[in-house]
Amino acid sequence: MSTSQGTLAIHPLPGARFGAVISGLEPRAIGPEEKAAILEAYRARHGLICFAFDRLLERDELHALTAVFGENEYAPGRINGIGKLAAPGEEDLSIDDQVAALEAEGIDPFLSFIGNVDWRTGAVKPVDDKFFGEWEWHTDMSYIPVPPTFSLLHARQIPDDGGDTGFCSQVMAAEALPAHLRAAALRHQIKHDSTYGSSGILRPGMTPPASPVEALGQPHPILRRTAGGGEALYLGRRTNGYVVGLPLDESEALLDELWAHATRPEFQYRHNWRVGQVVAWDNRMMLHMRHPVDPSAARFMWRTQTKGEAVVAAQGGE
Ligand SMILES: O=C(O)CCC(=O)C(=O)O
Ligand SMILES: [Fe+2]
Repeated sequence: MSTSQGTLAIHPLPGARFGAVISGLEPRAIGPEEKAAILEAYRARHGLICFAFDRLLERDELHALTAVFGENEYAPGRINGIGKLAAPGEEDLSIDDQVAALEAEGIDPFLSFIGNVDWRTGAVKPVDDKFFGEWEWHTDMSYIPVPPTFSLLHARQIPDDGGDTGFCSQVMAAEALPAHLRAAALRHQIKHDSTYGSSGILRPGMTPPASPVEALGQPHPILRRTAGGGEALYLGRRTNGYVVGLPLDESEALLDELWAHATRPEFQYRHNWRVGQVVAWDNRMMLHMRHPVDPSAARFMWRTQTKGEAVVAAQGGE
């Protein structure tokens, strides 16, 4: 699928059975032709694009790139209801008031920072030990009713070793699903736990559930429709997942089998970052995880996401 569109060069992602690399893009000059070429590569290559910038982007450049994939969504944890529980007494604050308060502090409500670096000074800062360990396979924010569709990461500081991000095609996993798992996936929903963040840290205001059955979270179909009308497995994350209505031991057994299938090595790609790159993925088609990071090294990403859509069950589902 190697091609060029004006100054754009589009190639398959090396070392992967899905994904594309796009170079030659000027984020402030994305017109209809560039947008169409990016979206075509995204469709043809199952929802993963690496933009090969060799410099750091400005905020408006990352936002312009994000807007190619949908309407920019507020960053998780900044606005009540979007990865954030309202503080006591702040339940009725309007979004405009929350945005104004963030902007008064110089905080961009659409941008998250992921890493052990202070975003204002660029200096390494202490963070929870869990940041450095492995982050389990997950889909972003599947614990809310309408999860964000695309996530984008922009690499600003990258350690020499470690901190790769893994991606796993859930379209390929759905295509290869054995008949008995497909039948189970169409029959059930998984409740996606909202207690813990991607790194395994308890989310603010949450208490550990007594068991996955009691965990707070959102049920979704297990086999979902993708944007192109295809199918993908939609498992969320393993921790505290629960197949709604089943006895816990049966739920655990089914989840173990689904996860073993979904994360087979042939569906995976491991991304080794270069500073400046932006990787965009479709959470409807893709799981991701993060490999451990050396605690003495700086790793810092900017992150954006697009507004989501409700999860629609694949044909034959509920
Ligand atoms: O930092 C990474 O490589 C992955 C972080 C992550 O899971 C996310 O941004 O959604
Ligand atoms: Fe994530």
